[in-house]
Amino acid sequence: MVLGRWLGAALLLCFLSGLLSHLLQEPPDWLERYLPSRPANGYRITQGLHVIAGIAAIPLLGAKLWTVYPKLFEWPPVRSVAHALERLGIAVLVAATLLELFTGLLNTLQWYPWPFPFRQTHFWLGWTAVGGLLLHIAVKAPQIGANWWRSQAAVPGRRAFLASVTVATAAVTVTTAGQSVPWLRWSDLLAPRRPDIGSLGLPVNRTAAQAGTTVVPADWRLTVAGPRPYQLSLAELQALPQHTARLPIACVEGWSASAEWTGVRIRDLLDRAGAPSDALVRVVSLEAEGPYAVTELPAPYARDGLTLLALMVNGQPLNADHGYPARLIAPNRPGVLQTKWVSRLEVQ
Ligand SMILES: Nc1nc2c(c(=O)[nH]1)N[C@H]1C(S)=C(S)[C@@H](COP(=O)(O)O)O[C@H]1N2
Ligand SMILES: [Mo]
Repeated sequence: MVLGRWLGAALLLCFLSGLLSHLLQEPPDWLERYLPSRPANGYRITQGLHVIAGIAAIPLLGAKLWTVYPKLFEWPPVRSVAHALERLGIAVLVAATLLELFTGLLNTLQWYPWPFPFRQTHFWLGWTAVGGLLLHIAVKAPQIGANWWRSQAAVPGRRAFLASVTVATAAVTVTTAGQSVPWLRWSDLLAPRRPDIGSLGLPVNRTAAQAGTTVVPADWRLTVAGPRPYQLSLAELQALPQHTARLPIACVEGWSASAEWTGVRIRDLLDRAGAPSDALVRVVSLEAEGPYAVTELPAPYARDGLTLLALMVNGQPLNADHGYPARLIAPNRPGVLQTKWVSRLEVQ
């Protein structure tokens, strides 16, 4: 049935884009130095697609379950071992997919009402759901093949049902996709964030008050720890050659927004410390604790001319919420890793 095809396509798109996002955010050690820092908008697009496809899958899944739920009560419940296995497979598939979409949706709302770590759970549920989906497609292959080109029997009400599913899916997509797609901003009515609303033209995910970094010590210095370590005050950083790059903040929660960042190239700072060109860099924030107080910057990002220690955004000095006195901004990098309130760069 046509619903299954659309749902399957949305789930597979979700899975593949999610896998890319996961690898960019948490690469295994061996992959780190091969991560591409281009295209600059890459993560913005894959994570945007991930959230769009996931939201579209919700009404599609609801409709699919609506059309098949009478089978839940079929009699006898089990006809053979093969039939029992098939039903078990479907139970796992449905449970994993429901939980996966539910945790993902709550994540876009920045709501984590559960005791388990979101990312790992979402990652493994994703594998479970896709494993179940592929198994389901394999088991049903003969039927899917036989029905692919055949026009459906004229069941009364079928067209109206499909039309309402299409309208519902289009509606949730169009009213939320504007959080990452600039030309759909006008219709961004239901997404939790408007990417163009916020101080200096940009939303704020975690404020300085939430991170406990409202008071920056008067003697703040950037420390660059490497073979030739040194420190610079804000005035000294401002006196170095400044570069400007237009780069997005693309939050894993689904919103993204481009801004014009101005500051010092990370690679210039590293060269001055005598860092080898393939070195991994740890970026340390003033933030005392928090999952993103320290991040790793693999060499391809550190060497990219677009990667900046930004001091300004959209032509104005950073404010506290956007990371004053200095923040990291790099191309093709998840928003969570664009460290704010930077105090140290450590060459590893
Ligand atoms: N030190 C630190 N940096 C951080 C965060 C944080 O919690 N602590 N949040 C990150 C997240 S999740 C995002 S999406 C971006 C948002 O940047 P903005 O608030 O300037 O838009 O900052 C990132 N940098
Ligand atoms: Mo984020």
